[in-house]
Amino acid sequence: MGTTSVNSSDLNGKELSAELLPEDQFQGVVEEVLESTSFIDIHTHLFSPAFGKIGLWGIDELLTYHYLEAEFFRSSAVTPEQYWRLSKRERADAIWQALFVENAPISESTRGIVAVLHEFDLPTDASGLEESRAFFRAQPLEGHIRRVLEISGVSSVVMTNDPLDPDEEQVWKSGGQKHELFHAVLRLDRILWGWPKHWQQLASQGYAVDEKATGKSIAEIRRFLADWQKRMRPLYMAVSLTDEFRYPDESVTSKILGEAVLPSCRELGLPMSLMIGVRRQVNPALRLAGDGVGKADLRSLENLCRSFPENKFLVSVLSRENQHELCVYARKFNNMMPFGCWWFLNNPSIVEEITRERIELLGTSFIPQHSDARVLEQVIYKWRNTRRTMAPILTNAYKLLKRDGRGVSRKDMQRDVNRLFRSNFENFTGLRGG
Ligand code: RAT
Ligand code: ZN
Repeated sequence: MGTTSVNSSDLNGKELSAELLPEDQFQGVVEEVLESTSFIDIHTHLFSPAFGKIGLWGIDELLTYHYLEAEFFRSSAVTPEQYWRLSKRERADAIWQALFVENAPISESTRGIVAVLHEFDLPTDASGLEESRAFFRAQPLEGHIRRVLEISGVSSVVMTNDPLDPDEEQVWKSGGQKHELFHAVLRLDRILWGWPKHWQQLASQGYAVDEKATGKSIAEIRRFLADWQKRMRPLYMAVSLTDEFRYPDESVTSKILGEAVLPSCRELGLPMSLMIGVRRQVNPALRLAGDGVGKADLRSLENLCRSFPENKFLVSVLSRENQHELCVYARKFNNMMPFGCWWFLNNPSIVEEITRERIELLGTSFIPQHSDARVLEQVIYKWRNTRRTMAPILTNAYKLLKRDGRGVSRKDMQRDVNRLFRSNFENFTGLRGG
């Protein structure tokens, strides 16, 4: 734990130059290295073709992304109630009209749409969406996925798989998926904080559990997790938690996490991903776009990392105010890996601030970003933006290093980029060749 392999070649195995670079070449070489290195996208909501319609792609899905829906209601007189009565296509048209025709698309999420359209040579300023729709309709999915990941510089993506989602369950129980570009993750929101509403689903599948998780429940939850581990072969287990999350406390969440999930993670050799800080349904009328953010009490994370030293934790926190504490905890606990600038943090100004801080406190021992893409083509703009924001940050770090007396080669830069965007994750999860 907490270590990494040193890679002296690029991903194609070419020997890299150890010659020290002049400072004026730093930026260019950093950009080249970022551009030519394939990243692992460690958390998305994408699905392989085996999942059929659950996997979202194309212009109507891109435009109705909940990040854009939230922005739409600020620039349109349409109410949420009216909006939800529209078809998907009508919603996309309304968002295009309000955010792209009547206003300049300069927010992060709207600019992302422009970048995707431009990448496929589609009009970025048309009055309607006909041409874009025709383009996406004509794409065969498998080839389109490969092309999109190639453009994005991503070697594989990690899905979010909910074993209690009836649509997903069907797929997993009839052969699952074996696509080499998609890895599974066992997502446990419905079990960890949604237990009162979902325990009966486990009961109906033959697991002897009850509402308060008493008696045999803990052993039975562990049996459920082991069965799903066999079925999915996930890289890690995961949950998103509110700003009010506390560990330990008297809640059923604490009990299931501490007595069932973390022991199972240990037994099965899987890290646990904790995404902390969402304030659920601040405005329920907006549905998926209705969640907000709150500062969490990270002492709960401290308690977990200390009480479960044999467990590994991947951790992302949603509030800007929690970022510094997260770095400090990472310095105390090498069984914890900070990752990503999630959701409302995934904007260049904030990514820059957080990433600089992480480098200053943690060197290269963290995972700077994941895409959180829900719609396939989003990986194009999200990873482009990450590389664009990352280049001056790394360049600046190397300049400071040189001015303090140590030179830097292309080989050094490649080793660092591999570690940040690949091997920290590979080593943490045991993934090989992802
Ligand atoms: O970023 C998002 O799309 C959020 O809605 C959440 O899904 C979050 O990423 C999560 O995984 O809970
Ligand atoms: Zn997510």
